[in-house]
Formats: sequence, C-alpha cells, structure tokens
Amino acid sequence: MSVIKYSKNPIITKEQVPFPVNSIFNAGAVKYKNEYLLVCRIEMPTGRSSFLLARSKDGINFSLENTPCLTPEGHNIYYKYAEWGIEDARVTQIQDKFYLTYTGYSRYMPLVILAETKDFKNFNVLGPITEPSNKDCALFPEKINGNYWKIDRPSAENRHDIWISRSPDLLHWGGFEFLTEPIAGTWEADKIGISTQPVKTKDGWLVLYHGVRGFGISYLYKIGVMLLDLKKPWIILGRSKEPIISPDLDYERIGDVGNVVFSNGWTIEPDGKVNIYYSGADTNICLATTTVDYLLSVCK
Ligand code: M1P
Repeated sequence: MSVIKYSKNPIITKEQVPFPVNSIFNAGAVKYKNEYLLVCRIEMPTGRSSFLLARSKDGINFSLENTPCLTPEGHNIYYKYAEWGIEDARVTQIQDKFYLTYTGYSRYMPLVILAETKDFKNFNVLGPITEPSNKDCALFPEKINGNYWKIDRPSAENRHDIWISRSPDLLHWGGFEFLTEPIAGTWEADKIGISTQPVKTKDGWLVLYHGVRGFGISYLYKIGVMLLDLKKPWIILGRSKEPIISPDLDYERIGDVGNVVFSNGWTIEPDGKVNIYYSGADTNICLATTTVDYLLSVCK
C-alpha cells in the first residue's frame, strides 16, 4: 500500500462552517473517546485565524462546532503574541491531557504557544514556549530519558531548519540541538518543517514533515516522512527520498495559496492504519490513508 488520497476529497470545506470564514484548513488531529477530533484553523474574514473543533465517528464525515474552541482573544495575558491569529495546531496526548502547540502570530512575528485541555471544551493557554521566529512545533507523547521533547522550526536569516529540544516540565526548554535541514537540489530544497506529532512504532518515532521548493514566483509544498531513534530522538534513522503526498489535484493546486499540501495532524489505529489529515492550497481539509508499515518502508 502507498498513500491513497480519499476519492471524495476535500472532506471539509468552508461551506460547512456555520458562520462566515475565509477558509478552513490545517487541522491538528487526535482520537478522543472513540471520536476523531480535528482542531481546524479557520481564517476569519478579517484574515486572522482561530481554531474550530470538528468531530467524527468514522474519521471521514465530520460535523463542526458552532463556535471556535480557541481564539486570539482567549489568550488573556498572552494576547499580544496571538493578536494576528493562531495557526496550525499539533495535538499530542501526554497521559490524560492533550497539548496543543501552535503558531501565535503578531507584530513580534511567529512563535510557538502551548495550551492544554482535558476535554476539548476548556483550554488553558500556558503561553509561548519559544521566541520568534519559530513555528511548526510538535511534542513527543511521552518522556524520553526523563525529559519532555519538542521539535520545531526556528528561522533566522535565510535558514529554515528543524531543531529538537527538551524540558523537565513542558514550560522551560533547553538542550537545543539542530536536527535536520533542507536538502539542496530536491523537492525540499528551500524550507522544511515538522508536520505532525511524532508517533511511536517498533522501529522508532515516525513523524511527517513538509518540504518546500520555490519554482518561479510560486512555492510547492509537499509532505515527507522521517524516522527518529526511540531513545535518542535527535538521531534520524531514515527519511523519505521522495514526497509521499504532492499537490497534483485541482483542490490542492487552486486556492488561497496554490500548489500546497500541508499536514499538521494524523491518527494511527492499533492495527497500523493511518489517517493523514492535510489541506489543499490552504483552503480545505482532505484525507489520505496509509499504513505504519508503508511509512516505515519509505524511511529505510
Ligand atoms: O502556505 C503554506 C503554509 O505556509 C506556512 O508554513 P511554513 O511556515 O511551515 O512554511 C504556514 O503559513 C502554513 O500555515 C501554510 O499552510
């Protein structure tokens, strides 16, 4: 099996949102109490984004809530770091809590904010866990060597590399280490970023990432996968040479930002089936399915 795009994509469009939005896209994904939950980014007509929850019993047919679950205004003392919007949540379950890592966008430029929830009704914003510029952050779902770990993408000058760091409490971070960089002359030549929360497999931590390459005046966003060592997650054991999802259908090529496939959420079943939730052209939410075995095979 390879990666199969769902034949009826997109599975969520802005017409389903029960109030006016410019777009709905880039959803974090998790299973909670026998439901698939998507923490969707909704870009409001103002151009600023919030999060809206979508629920499903089968992972394909989603119903949307009536009001956003988290907004910039819900950030209280941290509002100044989220004033221009909150974007692209990754959701990681650690014990009985779910943690959202997402971009807070403001005049200070993008940084990563951490929020926690136990029920997806009440969200507690814990505040920024990076300085700007940083985004594309995902937490590992358990402690490794006594620490929590995150992967993110600090940007400086013309560098857009993926880094890894650790924390005793999810709030104070250190041990910053370079993880990997774009690969010159390939589909991921100009920029990379972690896409999904890492998932534990027998062979290592699987994680999706996006690679970007500029062509003329446009940038092509594609999705790849990498495998990190279980005990030493700063070691990359394997990485897909080719993208596993590329923008080639109309709903991926045409939209607010054309030629983009972007994922920040997936779910994995105990039997190894994988639902990758991704967005086409920054405009909708789509589904692709695959298996853990296939993803491991392309990393080797
Ligand atoms: O337009 C594609 C994506 O561009 C940005 O991603 P990154 O900074 O990782 O390249 C983000 O704005 C993202 O939301 C968007 O989908």
